[in-house]
Amino acid sequence: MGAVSAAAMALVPTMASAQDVGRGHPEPGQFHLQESVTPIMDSIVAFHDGVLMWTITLIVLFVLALIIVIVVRFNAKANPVPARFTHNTLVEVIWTVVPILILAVIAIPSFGVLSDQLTVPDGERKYLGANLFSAEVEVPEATLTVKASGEQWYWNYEYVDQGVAFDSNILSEAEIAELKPGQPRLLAVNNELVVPVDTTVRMQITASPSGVIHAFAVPSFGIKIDAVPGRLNETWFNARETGLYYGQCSELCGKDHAFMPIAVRVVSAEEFATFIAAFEESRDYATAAALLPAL
Ligand SMILES: [Cu+2]
Repeated sequence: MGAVSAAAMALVPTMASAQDVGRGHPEPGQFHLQESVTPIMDSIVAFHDGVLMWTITLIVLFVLALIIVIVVRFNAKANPVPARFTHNTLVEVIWTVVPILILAVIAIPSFGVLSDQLTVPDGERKYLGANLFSAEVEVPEATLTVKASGEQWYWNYEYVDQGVAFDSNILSEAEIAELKPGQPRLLAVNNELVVPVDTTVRMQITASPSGVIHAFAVPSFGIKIDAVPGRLNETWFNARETGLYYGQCSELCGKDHAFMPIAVRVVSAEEFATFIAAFEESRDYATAAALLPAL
């Protein structure tokens, strides 16, 4: 275990620097999940660290121990005359029942997180957050609705209640250098989805009626949901920190699947109010986005 904890310690600087610099997108050499900024991602991190890692680590160590016992005790030299029996009812019952119990224990928080992801807050329902076995996190009612539509191959976003929409396209490396220096390649877009901080956003996800299936995913928010033509899927997020958060289409959708990134810009409530008012008035994304602080 000494070597394992030393190895774990060696990772700490990488994870710390990833949190300082790479918020909202992966860093080269990064370990672990992206930093969480929503209650759902808190649940996913807790599920991963608190349930899954322990389960798989114990199973791997147990199987390794069995293999070592077999290699040492039952090789041809140590055990020249093998036993001839073929069944052992007790062992067979154990190796059937124990995995079922393990799966049941994993299933309880897993289904809890899944139903949290798919149930848009009404202001009363409590959410799991980082505590997977008791729902205690309060989330305010959704006050903003955004419809994201997967197109071939870019995203279209609509502020449903305001009735304004815009397309969001990937930027080439040359365009990033010119327009948005420092932003990550293959993730930076021309028009980010702008949302307010500490606000519950209802996301409606679909795809172009004449198009193909995509999936809308933003790791820092713990969102991943299919974008299906003719179907409106629903999820939500409530980001507690401002910043730029990236995701990617997560359904193999065609030739430019890798080139339709998602960029969500979380801004303060005042900045969002200014932005959305200007967008409604001008019906032009660029005019409204120009009022936000430069990226
Ligand atoms: Cu796609």
